[in-house]
Amino acid sequence: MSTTTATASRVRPPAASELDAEERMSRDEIAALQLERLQQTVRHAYANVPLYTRKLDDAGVRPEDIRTLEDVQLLPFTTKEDLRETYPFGMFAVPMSDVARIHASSGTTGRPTVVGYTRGDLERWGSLVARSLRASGIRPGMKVHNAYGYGLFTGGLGAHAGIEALGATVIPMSGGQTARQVQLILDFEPDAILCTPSYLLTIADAMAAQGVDPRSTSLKVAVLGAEPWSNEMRHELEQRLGIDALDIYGLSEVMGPGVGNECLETKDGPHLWEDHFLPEVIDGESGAVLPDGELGELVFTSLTKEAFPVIRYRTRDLTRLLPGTARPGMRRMEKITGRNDDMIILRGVNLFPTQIEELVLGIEQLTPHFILELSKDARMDTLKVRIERHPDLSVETCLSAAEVLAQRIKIFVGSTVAVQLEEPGTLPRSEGKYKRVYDLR
Ligand code: DLL
Repeated sequence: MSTTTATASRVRPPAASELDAEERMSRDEIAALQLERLQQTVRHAYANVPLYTRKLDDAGVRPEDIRTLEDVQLLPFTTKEDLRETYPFGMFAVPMSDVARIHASSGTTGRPTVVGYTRGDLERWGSLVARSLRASGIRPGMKVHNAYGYGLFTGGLGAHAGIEALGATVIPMSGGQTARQVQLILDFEPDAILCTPSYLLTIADAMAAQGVDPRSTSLKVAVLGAEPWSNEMRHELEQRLGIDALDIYGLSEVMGPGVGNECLETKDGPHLWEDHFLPEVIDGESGAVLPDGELGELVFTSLTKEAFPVIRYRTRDLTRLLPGTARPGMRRMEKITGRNDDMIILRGVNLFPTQIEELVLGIEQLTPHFILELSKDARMDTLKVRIERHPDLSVETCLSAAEVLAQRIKIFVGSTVAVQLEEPGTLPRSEGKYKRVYDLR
């Protein structure tokens, strides 16, 4: 997989003197800090959240039983269903008078999950997003165009606070109004943009449609997350916009954006900010903890949260834990391939939308604008890739590229799919988290 940049970076990684003290800690120092904070978190959650009191009692574990970091494995998991059960505020570990802000994740089904923050939580969140942006090459004094949606979603306000905490200038644009986004990028000349990767693609297209060369703007770096995206998509965005594209990870239940972030010098998957979160990877079926390097479901225990501590929260995100590189004291995770929930099971073969994305972007004659449609045909599940043809190429060229795509999906994923060409500009465009899969069964 290619991670090369088309242009030399126009930003630089932070010097060692610019890092937080924790980013310079050794693995042993981080582990010692984690143990102390884990013990404190378990005591706090057990004493103040009835669901945790009950779950720990049921499992026969007391906070004093946590003597080593491995003892986290004695604790029960927390799931999205637990959070739904306690809707809206049942998981809060502090009185409402100490809750400074509430966010909620919409969720595709059922009730939203509601999360809360004390003033201290908000300050730590801001500093972790600031750390993430600094790792991406953003510095105090730069202008940052924030196109994550503002509101109950943690993306907009979470990124906003981080930009301010870093000492950069925030342009609080929020999502949507794409033509206006382009205009303000041209007028305000930001150095950096924050949004979802699929929305940056929409913005780049809108630039081109307005006769603006996407490589000619002031943008030098993009910090992209909130949805899975492949290294091929990184390459595509870096080339089209002449920028560095970095991966920011997070989820509302654990904090919001800034649980981890890639470092500009390595671009090898997000480093997890382990001074505040204890990650594990488990086998999704058995719940067994997997050794570092193995693919499974990511689980987090928060280490410093006051209003909304989480114990072994099952994210449903699939990845593996890897040793730290640019920050050797903290582990990395591999770029997320997908979520348990996004996995398409097609006639016994598991596949993720990012796998199709990788293959699409590997064929020059294809555009990155595609959706996946699942339907039932004569009692068989079928998958159709609907993809826009390239506006500058002949229909024959695009048709043969579509055939190549179908062959590669067969070879690399093992599924037989139909590829259908669509006219340019006819498929839905992203304005935030992109809906790629349509299940018509
Ligand atoms: O998406 C928080 C966020 C905002 C992260 C802005 C990064 C930037 P939720 O809406 O709760 O929170 O959705 C969390 O989004 O469990 C992943 O499945 C997915 N996700 C988030 N970041 C990434 C990423 C925000 N960098 C869910 N790569 C998570 C892949 C991501 N998936």
